[in-house]
Amino acid sequence: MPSPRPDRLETRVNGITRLVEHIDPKRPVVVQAHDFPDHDAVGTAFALTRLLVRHDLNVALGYGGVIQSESLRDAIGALEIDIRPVRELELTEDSQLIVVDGFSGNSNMTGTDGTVIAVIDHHPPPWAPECPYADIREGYGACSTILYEYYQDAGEPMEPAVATALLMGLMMDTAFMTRGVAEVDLDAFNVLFRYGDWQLSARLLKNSLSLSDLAAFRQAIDACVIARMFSFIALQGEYTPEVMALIADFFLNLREVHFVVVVSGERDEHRLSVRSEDNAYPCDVVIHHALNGIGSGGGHMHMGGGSIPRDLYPGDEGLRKRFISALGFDKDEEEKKT
Ligand SMILES: [Mn+2]
Repeated sequence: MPSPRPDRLETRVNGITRLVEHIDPKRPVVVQAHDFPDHDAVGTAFALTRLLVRHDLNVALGYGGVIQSESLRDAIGALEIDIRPVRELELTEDSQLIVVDGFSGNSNMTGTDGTVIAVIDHHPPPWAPECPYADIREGYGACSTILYEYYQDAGEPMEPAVATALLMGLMMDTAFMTRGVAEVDLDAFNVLFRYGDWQLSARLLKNSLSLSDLAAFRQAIDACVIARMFSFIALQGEYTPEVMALIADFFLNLREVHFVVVVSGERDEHRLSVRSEDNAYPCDVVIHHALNGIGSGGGHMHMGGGSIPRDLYPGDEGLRKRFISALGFDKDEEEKKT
C-alpha cells in the first residue's frame, strides 16, 4: 500500500472558502464555461454552482457560443443541468463572473457585461490573470479534478449528478485516463467512479459521433499527409471541434503517428485541433511556434488547439510546413543533406 502524501494535503488550500471570500453576496454570480464548452467545462461549472448555492449565493450557470457536441447536450439533459447561453442570463455590470476551464485572456471567451472575479483552470494561462481569485493547476488532467478537490477539502458531500458530471469531464479530457493523467486525477477518478454513474458517462462519451460525421472521416483519410511521425489533415469545410478532436485521436491510434494536426474552416477563421503522444513534442509549445505571427493557440502537453484569421492563413501546405519547422524536422533534413 502506498503511504498517504501528507505533504500535498498540508499545502493544499480549501478552494471554495477562499473563493467565497472574494464574492459579494449581494450581487449576482455567474459561473461561465468557456465558449463552445466541452464536458470538462460544463462538469466543472455545474459542480461549482452546486457548491456555491450552499453558501446562499445567487448563482446562475452559463456558456458562450453554442453547444456543438450532441453528447454534451445529452449529458446536460440526463443530469438536469440548468445551463444557458450567457446572452439569456441578462448580465449587468453588477454581475460577478467566475470563469472555468479557460479564462478571459483566452480568445474563446465571449465579452460580456459584468466583472470577472475568479478563474479556475488547468491550462497554462497566456498571461497572468488579473482577477482577484485565480486558481490555475497546470499539471491537472482535467478542471473537473480541481472541483473534486474543492469538495474534498471542504468536506462537502457530493450529489450523484455532480459526481457523474465531473467523472465525464475527467474521462473526456484524459481520453479515459490515458492522456495527461496526474496522480490527483487518479485520486479523483477512484472516488468519482464509485459515486457517479460511470455507465451513463461511458455511454454518452463513447457515442459522440453520428453517421453524418463519417464524411469528415472519409475526407480526413484521403487528405492526410504524413511526414515521419507527423500527420497533417486539412479538412475542406467547417467541422465542430468535437469531430476534429475525434479525427485527431483516430490518427493518433496509428502506431506510426505520434503528432497530429487537424485544421478546418473557411469563413472567418481556420481552427486547429492538435494531439501529441510524444513528450519531446508538447502540443502547446509546437503550436506556439507554428502559429507565431499568424494566429493564436495553446493547450497542454498532449492536446491543444488554435485559430488563424482567414486573411493570415498561409494555405494548407504553408501551415503544414510551419508545423514541420516547429517540430524541427526541417533542420534534421538539412543535417542529413550535409
Ligand atoms: Mn479541461
